[in-house]
Amino acid sequence: MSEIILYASMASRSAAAYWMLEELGVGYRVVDVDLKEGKHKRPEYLAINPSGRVPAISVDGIVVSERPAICALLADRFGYGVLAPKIEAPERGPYLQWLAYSTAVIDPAIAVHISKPERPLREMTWGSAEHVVGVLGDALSGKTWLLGDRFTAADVAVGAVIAGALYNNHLPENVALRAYNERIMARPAFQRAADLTWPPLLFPRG
Ligand SMILES: N[C@@H](CCC(=O)N[C@@H](CS)C(=O)NCC(=O)O)C(=O)O
Repeated sequence: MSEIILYASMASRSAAAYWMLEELGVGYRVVDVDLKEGKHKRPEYLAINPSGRVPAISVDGIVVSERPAICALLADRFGYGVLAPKIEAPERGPYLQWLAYSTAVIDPAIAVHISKPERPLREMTWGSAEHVVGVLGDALSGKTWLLGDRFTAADVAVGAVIAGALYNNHLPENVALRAYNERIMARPAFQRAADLTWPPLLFPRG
């Protein structure tokens, strides 16, 4: 039987992870990461989630944060073909789309909608650009790609955003991130995509 640990705080977005676990009917243990007590910023929790946010889960030692990733991992592991459409199923496409949409699009849209001068956007669900750059820089330190030596779709998803942002000077400088971006841009497939999307004749390289 798998060992599932849910890192959660009361009155928080941890609800999504609880909900997923309950839908699956799997057993799990909860570790309280009380936000009010600041447990989410302590080193022992930052080792679980460097973003210092809840929820996070550990499934047999595989640690994952970010709600769509938590839902995807749990569904693939414990509800494949039921709560997760199989890879070959046509529904897998929109399924992945809506997973990503949940926090990549809906969350920021809500945050902008409700933002007030006294509560700047940097304090919402994604953290400041400085913090994100720090997390990514640490994650890439000593590694070629996000998962180590192996290039994956995660590098395409993250690398595409990073490349555009650094090109436009929309992120603070970070040595590891800049080096990662160089490796991203050196990939022939990236260059082919860049040439197709931003033809050099129309968009001269700087
Ligand atoms: N992008 C994260 C957001 C998680 C998040 O922002 N959680 C809040 C609790 S509702 C948190 O941990 N906040 C801690 C903080 O703001 O420092 C996700 O979707 O899982």
